[in-house]
Amino acid sequence: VPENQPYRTSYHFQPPQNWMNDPNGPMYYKGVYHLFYQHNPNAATFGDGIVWGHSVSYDLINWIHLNNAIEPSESYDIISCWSGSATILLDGKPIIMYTGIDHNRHQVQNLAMPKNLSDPFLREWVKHTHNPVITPTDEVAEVDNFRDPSTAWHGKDGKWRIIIGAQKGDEGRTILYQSEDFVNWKLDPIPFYATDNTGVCECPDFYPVSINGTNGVDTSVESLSVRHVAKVGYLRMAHDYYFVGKYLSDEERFIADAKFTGTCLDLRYDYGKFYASKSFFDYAKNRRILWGWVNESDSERDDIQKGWAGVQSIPRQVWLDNKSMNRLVQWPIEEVENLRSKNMSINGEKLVGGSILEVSGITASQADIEVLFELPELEDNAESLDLSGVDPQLLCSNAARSGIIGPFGLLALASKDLREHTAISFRVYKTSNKYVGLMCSDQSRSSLRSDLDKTTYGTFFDVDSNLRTISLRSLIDHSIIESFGEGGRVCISSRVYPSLATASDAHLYVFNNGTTSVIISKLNAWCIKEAEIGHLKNMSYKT
Ligand code: DQQ
Repeated sequence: VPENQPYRTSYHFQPPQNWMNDPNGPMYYKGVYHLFYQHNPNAATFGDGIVWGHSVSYDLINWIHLNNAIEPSESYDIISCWSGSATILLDGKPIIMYTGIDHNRHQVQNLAMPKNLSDPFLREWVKHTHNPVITPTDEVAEVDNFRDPSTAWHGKDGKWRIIIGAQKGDEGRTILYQSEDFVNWKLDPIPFYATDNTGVCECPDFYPVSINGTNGVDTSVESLSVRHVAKVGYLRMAHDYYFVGKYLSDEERFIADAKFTGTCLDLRYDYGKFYASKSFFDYAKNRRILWGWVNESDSERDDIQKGWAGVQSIPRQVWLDNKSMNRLVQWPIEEVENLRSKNMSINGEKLVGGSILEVSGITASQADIEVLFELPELEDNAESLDLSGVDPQLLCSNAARSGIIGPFGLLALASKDLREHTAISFRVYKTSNKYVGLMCSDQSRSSLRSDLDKTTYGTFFDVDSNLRTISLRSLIDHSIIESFGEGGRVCISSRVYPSLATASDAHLYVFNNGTTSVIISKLNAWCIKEAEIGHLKNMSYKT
């Protein structure tokens, strides 16, 4: 990796060099967290010869890089080892199922097991002699669109179930298989979950969420105190969508509360860059944790020059929103707070319309900020908006400039002269029957550099007219900004490549471009220390 790397992250996971995409097989096993990831060991670009990179951690923040866990070696995975998941079997042993791109470029499912269970890091993995254990059948999937097995869940009948992403015609599907021994799998010919006109479905995830509280539950839990979440990634849209609903295990069906519409009404984990995500149950802390791939927005040429591409999100704890019961809440895992150092705060300060205030005294390129805004009276001030046919992402491209209640929010990775900044903002509207907020992350002025993807992201959320507050948390790390609005009910991640606002030349501001005042009831901003992410021999880590 060349020197002078203003965009490399300090606490978001990256491999030492080269290409990374999907998180694979995350799990907790005997005191150690494992992260595998799609990795091209030979280039900063995607290509053939993809392997499973492997790193381990005691806290999901500091990471030890190990040798690749799974590499192409057999006819059934000779072109590439693509995404998959880990399952902890009933005897406590972990097993991985991954997609092999075989010598015909067909997608087949393979198993790998730890070679030595007494190695706490599970460094070596052996491929099962029965591989491939699942091959595509014409009736359900195209041979080159059949991939990404989920973590398995164990039914009351003693059988394991997995789902696999697929495409048939233009239908995106997840196909269910059952097995008693994890080796012999039986196809359920009726897709578990399917959507018309979406193209291939990638990296499906299926898990229960508790109906009360923030704790997670094991993937196999079926009871009256859980609802279920199905997540699918559509390559065509490059987004991860989730559906909350009811799992009818007897019929082996999932009934989602809402259908996929292809509009802004669909629920997404993240309205910015966040794809091929995967969750796992962390039984050490009884929580469900979600990882997602946050890809680059610079050019392939830039990636080759900097010698790497792709970062992972900060792992997020995920649970069911107990207000609505039909959507999820995501929050950066608590361990990230151990990296917080020097802090500054603002309490009860009025931000009049058109004003801007610097959040000074912290390292603005490597920071964690939490802010609670108090809104003015809504009835008289909120602008009217007819929601029909409005695309919040498009609205964010224009609405970020000026309004009545908002836009207000943060200017992150900003240059002193403000020519560069990424605005994470809110604006409040009145619709026929409620107040809605618009959350935006506007990258259009994030850099003086051209040749970058500066798409603006945005989403709507409901504003509680009794509370009259909006909260925001942003994690800033050189070239990534992960923002959590409304306590994690709406999330937007972006990648930015400022030319001026790098390292100590980056600044952070709070702004209000609306005409009414908002109050910063409290703001806390912290410098974030660098996480230890490296090879064991160079680390102070104890094994
Ligand atoms: N990435 C993997 C596939 C998956 C896609 C290949 C999603 O298994 O469908 O690297 O980003």
